[in-house]
Amino acid sequence: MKNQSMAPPTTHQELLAFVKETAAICQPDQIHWCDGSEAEYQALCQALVDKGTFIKLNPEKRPGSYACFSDPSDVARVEDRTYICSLRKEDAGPTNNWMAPKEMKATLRPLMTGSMKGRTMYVIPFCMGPIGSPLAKMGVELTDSEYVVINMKIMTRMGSPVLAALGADGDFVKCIHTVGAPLAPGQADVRWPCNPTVKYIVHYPEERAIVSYGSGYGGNALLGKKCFALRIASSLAREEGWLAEHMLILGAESPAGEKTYIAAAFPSACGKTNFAMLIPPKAFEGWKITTVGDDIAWVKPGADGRLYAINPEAGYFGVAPGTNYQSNPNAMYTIAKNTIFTNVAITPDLDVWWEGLTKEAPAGLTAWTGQPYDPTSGKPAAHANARFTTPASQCPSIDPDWEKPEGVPISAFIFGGRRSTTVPLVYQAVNWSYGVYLAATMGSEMTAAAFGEVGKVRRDPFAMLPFCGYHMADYFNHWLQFGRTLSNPPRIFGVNWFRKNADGKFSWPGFGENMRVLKWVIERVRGRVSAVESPIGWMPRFRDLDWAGSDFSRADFDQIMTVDREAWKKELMGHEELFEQMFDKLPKEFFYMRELLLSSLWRSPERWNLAAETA
Ligand code: O2Y
Ligand code: MN
Repeated sequence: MKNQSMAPPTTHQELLAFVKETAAICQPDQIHWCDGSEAEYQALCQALVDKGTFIKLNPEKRPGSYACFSDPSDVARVEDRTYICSLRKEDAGPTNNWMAPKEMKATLRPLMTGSMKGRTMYVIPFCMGPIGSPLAKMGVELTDSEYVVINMKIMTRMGSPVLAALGADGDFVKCIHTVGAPLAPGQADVRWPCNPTVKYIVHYPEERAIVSYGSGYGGNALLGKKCFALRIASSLAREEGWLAEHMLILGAESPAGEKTYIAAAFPSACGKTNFAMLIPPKAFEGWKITTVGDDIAWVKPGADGRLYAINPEAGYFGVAPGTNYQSNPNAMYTIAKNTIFTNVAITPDLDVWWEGLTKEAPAGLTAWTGQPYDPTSGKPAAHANARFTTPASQCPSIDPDWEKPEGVPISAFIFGGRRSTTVPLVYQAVNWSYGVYLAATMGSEMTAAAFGEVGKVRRDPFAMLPFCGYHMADYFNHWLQFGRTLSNPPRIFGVNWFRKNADGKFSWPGFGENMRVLKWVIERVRGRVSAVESPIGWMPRFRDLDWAGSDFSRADFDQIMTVDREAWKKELMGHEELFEQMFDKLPKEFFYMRELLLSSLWRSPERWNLAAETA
């Protein structure tokens, strides 16, 4: 791709000015306008192989695939370096880092000046959502990273068709990305260029612009994903009356051929991809789960009063460790070819490996650090956040309508955290407002000391805490207001796959068995199955779930469905802690909701249990 400063293939004046101004500041050696072609993709992969960044994997075992190892300083999203630079601090809210746009621009200016020296600046026109869809939005990312171009080709629709759709004056989100590692003349590049000490992931919601400095990794650098499709899009969605959510979208087809679409939000690394690609238990013959998206949903009201959703992405940037033929066969088939692996381990015959792929680590691995793997080191061979970037079109469970321009109709929203106690396996919100409360107060127990005290519940409202581009309480208000406009709103459910028994073991088997819960959800929204009123919402009795082929006992079910008053009193105190942070803008409904919950807990037995529910 050397020396291809081409004539710009567009007459779009705003885009031309954006490219010119950025080039003047970042001073790349050349500019390449991406056409998104296969030839361009192959040439860039080869360029990274030649540079030593990519390792071409064994074409017999992993055709069209490459692996790479990042710099140890650049292995995940950097939340503490992520900023929402709205004009007013109160619009970013207490849960986002904020700096005034002027101040941020002054901070970034010296860093950006000359930041692309010695490198090519790639112009990536990209579309989030199917090109031409009324729900889709376009962006242009300027980047000095070939890795980013390659990954954006998989994760978005990009190149000439997007430029054509932009025309002479189409709207686009301005995205600038630099690895922040300029090269002096003759200076050799490193395997993974980045700035090991300075990183900024910056969003200007009013300008619809993103600037990312210093990282080449995932969500920090592939700006269509978390930065655009969630942070900027959530702010756009609030203004325009729709929702940009951290949700998977799945379709469930019954043996009778009836299709129900569901969107579900879980915090990062809680098995969203597994749920989106679920394979029902054998006894659920004729049921089929199809995948529309594994991470992000853009949701808009249709003319019929229902909600319709698209997956704005075209690929999956999934967590590799733990993925195997038992946990997620569909993901394994998806990544069989044409996939980029980042920070996995490599086998001697040039295939990939990670913890959980097989019971034993194969001999002779190269670890994600690029060094020979020492199995006695006590360290993992693959990084815990190792990723695959893979085309959604290769997924065996892909939904036939996953690219339908108008989206798919959503019948239910499911919200789930990782809780070893307190929260039952499944319950249904009695109405939209309570559903919003349920989602706003969801949380997960911390498993890594990096996030705070292990075991303490970290609230992650709607699984959006790191991804909401504005004040979280305004976001709750937006959801409440949005619900008021819907004549046929989706029903809202809470789930918890992670409750433990008295021995400290997970009670629920999870994975394909989650289909039993999903079937109850589907039948609830279709009005075909009953439920009982618990102190915290509607719940299925044992007999309301389909247990075909299962030996899960009624006693175990009663245990994971118990509502313990003392535990819930503590839970409600935890809600208060979250609310205090954003008190000034918090919806008043939330206070009443909390009171209602408290009084309903006080009116119920100390340990409310389905065992008494025989009818
Ligand atoms: O660490 C990263 O850069 C990736 S984070 C990510 C990637 C795919 C889907 N979800 C997430 C997330 O953090 O929610
Ligand atoms: Mn995610």
